[in-house]
Amino acid sequence: MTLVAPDPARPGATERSIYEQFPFWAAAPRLRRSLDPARPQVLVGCGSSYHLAQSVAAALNTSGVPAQAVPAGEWSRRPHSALPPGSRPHVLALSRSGETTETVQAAERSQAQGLGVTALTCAPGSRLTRHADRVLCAPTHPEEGIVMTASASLLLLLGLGLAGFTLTCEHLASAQGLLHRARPVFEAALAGRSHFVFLGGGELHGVAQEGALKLQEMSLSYTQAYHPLEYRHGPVSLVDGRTLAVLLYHPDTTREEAVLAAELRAKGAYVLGFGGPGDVSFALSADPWARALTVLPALQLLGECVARTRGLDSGAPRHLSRVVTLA
Ligand code: F1P
Repeated sequence: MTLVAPDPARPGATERSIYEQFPFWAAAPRLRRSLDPARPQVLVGCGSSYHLAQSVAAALNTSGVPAQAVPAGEWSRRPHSALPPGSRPHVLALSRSGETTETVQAAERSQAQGLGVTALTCAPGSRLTRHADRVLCAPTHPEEGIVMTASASLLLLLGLGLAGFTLTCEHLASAQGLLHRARPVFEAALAGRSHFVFLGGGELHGVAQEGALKLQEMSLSYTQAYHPLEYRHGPVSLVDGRTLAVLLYHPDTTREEAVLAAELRAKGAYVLGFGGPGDVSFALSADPWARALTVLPALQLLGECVARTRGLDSGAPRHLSRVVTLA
């Protein structure tokens, strides 16, 4: 892990991939709702791709398509811990690289069982695409490194597209505007904060998990992610003056999540309210799908800001590689 004194005037490749991701959103294929509501969907991926699969699965369920997200390593080894024997789901495999061993195995073994497989990837011609009946591909920012930034947003966008989401200019403007509004807030909020909690429910839960993983990868910080109402059931014991809580409000539960935000603030946490009250509150779309997508770049930037305060190069995260392949 290289300790560098980042040049605040000159953003690094990771930061460029965050700020410059929006043309890649616009260039992503526009999908139409095309999944059979009568066929359950299993969404598989690893790391960030698994967390995005969680948010896409929640969106699919609310759209009437039964879906669940399963880590690719679980689906490829223990499919019946997710669905009973004899189930005939369609498999959606999410992978930026298309080379992650568990995800390729999940697709390959699903096809061997006669299941249909759709690959959502940023890598045309990758191994995953050779084990899929359909490939949905969105190329990512060329400077994106080990940590998934633009590609995470793109895989979420592709998945939401299958649920019927259509990207608009307003979504792009909202995500970019949030990114620029959030930066000075993040830099002011981080002083003395070393415990990072991400809270989100429904379609926002996978994004909360991804925000926690991103910050952990980029800044070597201990992070937690929970459904908001779960947080009181034990994990809240860690809250004190070192806590920064990122609350991704769901439009359906804003009122009770605001109660939680007030409780966390009373215990010493600094609360960033995305879509609802906090020490700082950011207005977001009332559509949970649009909210999940448009908040993601800001969460990527938060990880970058914490890495910078710690003098860490987010482009060279400790122990990580761009692709995890198993022997
Ligand atoms: C999955 C993944 C990433 C992680 C790191 C290692 O990659 O676990 O989520 O950030 O880059 O690989 P992929 O299957 O989406 O290519």
